[in-house]
Amino acid sequence: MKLYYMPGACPLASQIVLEWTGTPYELQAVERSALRSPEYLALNPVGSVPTLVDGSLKLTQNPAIMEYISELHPEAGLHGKTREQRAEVRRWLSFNNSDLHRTFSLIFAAASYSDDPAVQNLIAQKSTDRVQFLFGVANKNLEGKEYQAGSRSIADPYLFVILRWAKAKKLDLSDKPNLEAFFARMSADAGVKTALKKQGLE
Ligand SMILES: N[C@@H](CCC(=O)N[C@@H](CS)C(=O)NCC(=O)O)C(=O)O
Repeated sequence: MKLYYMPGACPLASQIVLEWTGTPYELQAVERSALRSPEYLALNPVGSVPTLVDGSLKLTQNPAIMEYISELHPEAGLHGKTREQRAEVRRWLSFNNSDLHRTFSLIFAAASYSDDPAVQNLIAQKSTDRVQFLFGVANKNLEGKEYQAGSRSIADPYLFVILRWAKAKKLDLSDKPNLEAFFARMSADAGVKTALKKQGLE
């Protein structure tokens, strides 16, 4: 199994699931400039990471990759035992991917939406406000819980990766103690540490 990634980007979430399930895998770094190459687009038609190649399967989209790995290893218990628990896992996975990640991307990529620096600043500021609102939702959900869906699941590595970006961008999370505690918990996890080390990030 081979995971295509860029260091620190969202494929880290899928890689943590590979570590948590004990799946043997190979990492393949992709240069940003190679994302739109015909060779890479043949693997991932959107030209983004992650891509997971497992035999003849070329799988894209982080949530699909994480569910796939989790289904190969039900014994790891990363996707909930009951229908209700599985629904909770999907709910937070969708929240992380479609709400948080999508909005955070606007902070990183404001320059792709306008050439005007004032507009770029406005996009970044409005997106930061929205990300902080969404972090507030995640913080509230984590009240009295160690993990987003109650027990550890495939949703958690995604939130961890986005919190790493928030730290890099120096977003103030001081009013979100449950998120800070979650970040510390995940940072201390052996599988998370191994995944970071394999990407050259510590
Ligand atoms: N919906 C996609 C999002 C993937 C995505 O946005 N990947 C980013 C890295 S975190 C990327 O490849 N960005 C490079 C680009 O779009 O040019 C998924 O869940 O896999």
